Amino acid sequence: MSKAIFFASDFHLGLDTAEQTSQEREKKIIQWMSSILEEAEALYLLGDLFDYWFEYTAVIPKGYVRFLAKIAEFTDRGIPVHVFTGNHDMWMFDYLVTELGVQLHRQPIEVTLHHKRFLLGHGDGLGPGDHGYKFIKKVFASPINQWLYARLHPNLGVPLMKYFSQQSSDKQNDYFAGPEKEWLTIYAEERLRDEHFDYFIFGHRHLTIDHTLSNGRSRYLNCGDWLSYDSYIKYDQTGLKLLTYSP
Ligand SMILES: [Mn+2]
Repeated sequence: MSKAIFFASDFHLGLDTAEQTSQEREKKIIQWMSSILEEAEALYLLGDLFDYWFEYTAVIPKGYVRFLAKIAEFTDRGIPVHVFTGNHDMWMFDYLVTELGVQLHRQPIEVTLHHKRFLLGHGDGLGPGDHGYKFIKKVFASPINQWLYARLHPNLGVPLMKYFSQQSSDKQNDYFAGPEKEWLTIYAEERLRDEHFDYFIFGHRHLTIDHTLSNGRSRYLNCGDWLSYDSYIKYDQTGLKLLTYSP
């Protein structure tokens, strides 16, 4: 393959931090997307693209037009864009699918890319522990709850979603806690007992990780985020690399 497949996650658009506004982050992400456009064979965005999101039948949250347009630039050229829902933006429905032509995934997927087996997902709620979150995820994933929420006027519903989002912290330790403590490492090891995967790629952890699993050849990589790392993963004929974008 002469082209490359790219993976990134956790843009958290809509979140202003002390260091950086959402619009500054959006600009940087768009520059990165432009820089890979010619080379990209496919783009996988592994969740939490938006810090909060709620999609009504006829209304979406304001903003992000440049980012959305950049996604359209990929799909209009026939470059597949896969968007995974994360714990911050699980209430995405069909807008990105119908308007931008992305492929939306609500669950981890298993794919073969250039003869290697990949398991891809946002990574929330996988592995042991985190029972509180797993419960909340069920509540939020229920169609009746989503229908009820959609009855709220957007002037209330969207700010309330922003509030909920701020209550949901993704951060565990800001260092790799060791293979026996990291949920996603444990999850990957468990999956490997039943079937072979070459690569597990997740987001959610807000930490760049490239960890060789106990079989000595499969790897678990984490995309990191664009709050602290500006990181992404590139897969080409030389293999899989965790990289940092600098303009
Ligand atoms: Mn996140």
